[in-house]
Amino acid sequence: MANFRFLTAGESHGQCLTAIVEGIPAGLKINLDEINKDMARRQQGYGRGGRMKIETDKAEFLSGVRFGETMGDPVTIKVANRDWQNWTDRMSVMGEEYGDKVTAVRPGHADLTGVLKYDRDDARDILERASARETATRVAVGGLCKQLLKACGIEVVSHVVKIGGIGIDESAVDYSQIGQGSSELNCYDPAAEEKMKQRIHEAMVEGDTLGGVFEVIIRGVPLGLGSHIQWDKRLDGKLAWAMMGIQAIKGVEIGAGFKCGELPGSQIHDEMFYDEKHNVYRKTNRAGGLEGGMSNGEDIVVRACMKPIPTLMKPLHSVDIGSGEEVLACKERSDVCAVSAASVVGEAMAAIVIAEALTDKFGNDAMVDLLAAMQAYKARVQG
Ligand code: EPS
Repeated sequence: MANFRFLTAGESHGQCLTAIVEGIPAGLKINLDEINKDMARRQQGYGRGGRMKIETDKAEFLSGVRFGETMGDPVTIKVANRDWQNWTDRMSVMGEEYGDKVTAVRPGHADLTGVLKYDRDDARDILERASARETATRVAVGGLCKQLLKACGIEVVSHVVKIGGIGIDESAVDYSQIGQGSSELNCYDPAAEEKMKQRIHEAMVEGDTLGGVFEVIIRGVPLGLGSHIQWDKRLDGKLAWAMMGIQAIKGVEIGAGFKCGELPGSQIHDEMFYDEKHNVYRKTNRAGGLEGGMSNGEDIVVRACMKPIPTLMKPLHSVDIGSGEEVLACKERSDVCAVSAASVVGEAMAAIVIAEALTDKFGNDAMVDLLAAMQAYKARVQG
């Protein structure tokens, strides 16, 4: 049985979203403002839909925290859906059926497969849970994990590297600023960000949507999290799974990623050097901080690619599952582009995976024991 786990529940337009997190050690001081800053970051971004004007997402702790400190109990977090007020009839828990059914299923969405698999005649029964609204709870859980990681000297940050085919110029990015600044698209190449916004505007006018790529960087991870000994203990595999588990993610890369398939070993592997100050060190990080399924002490670098959102204001050709007729897919309020939001969710999922790996290695009863175990281990491996 895993020593760290979490579950989320809730529909996009239901009363609230909730999460239960088990495995956070006792004695962790909680900074609610920090968590809510990430909740707000997830909501921002040029190209977000009207829903973001309705919500002011806040994480509310219902259990597991007393006087601002964790007790070692399962932590329950609630995120209210303000928009629920407008959906009490259509999303009534025990009332009579109300409102039109969603039957013009959207290509690229869970709609069609979901109604068939779960034997529903209204795609709303599927789309409400498939919605990326659920990621609000993941950011709350990730925010809690980030605080655990911060107490252990680990930081998780992210930035957007591509939207709608417009990429950053890596040489224009001040990597030390990532995680500090306040960019609308969470992009640290200002010239590229302007072009991305222009592209999003064009897509909006065209009734289209855009995807992109974000990068998560995890700094300060001790070497040796994860393991080479079994496929399901590999930290790179867990990170890839966590990223792919975010709605709309279609690809994940670690370090040099797909470039590894193009270049010879001499240009991929990070050569090792030695001096008394650094012990064994590397000058490059094409491995993205992971070798043999284990963290190697360098920054962990993961990229994920998000497809364009399937709700198009100029809808695609589809089929009505009620009548069987060929129709245009349904359209309802949505985002033109949510890659910057996904980057914040990526941070959260990475924080969750690293928190799990860290507590797996160093224990999760009490913070004091975890920190002591980690310090003793670092002293041994770092010499
Ligand atoms: C989201 C809330 C949703 C969408 C988006 C993400 O709000 P609504 O459906 O009420 O407009 O903006 O959801 C989707 C992209 C989707 O496919 O459902 C949020 O809170 O992030």
